[in-house]
Amino acid sequence: MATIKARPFDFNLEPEKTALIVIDMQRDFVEPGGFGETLGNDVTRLQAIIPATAALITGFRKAGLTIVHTRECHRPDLADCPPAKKDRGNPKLRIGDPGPMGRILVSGEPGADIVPELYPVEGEIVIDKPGKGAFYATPLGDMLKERGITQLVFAGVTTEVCVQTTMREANDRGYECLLAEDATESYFPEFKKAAIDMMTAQGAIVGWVAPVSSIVEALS
Ligand code: TIU
Repeated sequence: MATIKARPFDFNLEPEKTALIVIDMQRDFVEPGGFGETLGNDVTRLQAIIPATAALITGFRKAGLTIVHTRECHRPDLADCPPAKKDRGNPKLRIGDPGPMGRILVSGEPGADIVPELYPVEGEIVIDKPGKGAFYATPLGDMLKERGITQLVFAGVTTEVCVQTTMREANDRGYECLLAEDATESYFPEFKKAAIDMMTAQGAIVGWVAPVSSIVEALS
């Protein structure tokens, strides 16, 4: 057991029961021409967390712990993309439309894949998910249960959308959730702050937050 200085109070990490969940570090969210940009966002802010996220992944790899990468994407026939998601708003391109990195948010297309700097290695789990939360319509819950995981460290994008949704899903399933605050980002800085504030308020109602350096130190 290692104690991590976290907010709103210390997090007692049990490394052998811990997995890292890296949410949606896909080219479609981080690079120009993908889904994030079609929604009207400036994607450059998200690129800044790649080095810290890489350091976190390296720490988990060195410790030999479970690493999960998620990708928000849909089947090529879009059977798993509800019209309510596909038809929302007035984006330049919709999910499934051809863009500069292939069809937007479609599995197997270059844009839907993980950025090269954070690419999964042999033995790591990759979960393709049709929703914002990584537990909905995926085998993630069963895979974590099989491995005896009870604590989850979170990184990835965006803080208030897929990261927060997945942390809330995990919290309701009984996991202790710790967010790596410099390995997560939003297109809106004020939303990142608000998401972290609301998750850590009320005595860690959803979970804890700590910097990557403190988490990696606890693993070594
Ligand atoms: N739009 C936005 O902020 N996020 C998403 O659509 N998906 C994820 O957060 N991965």
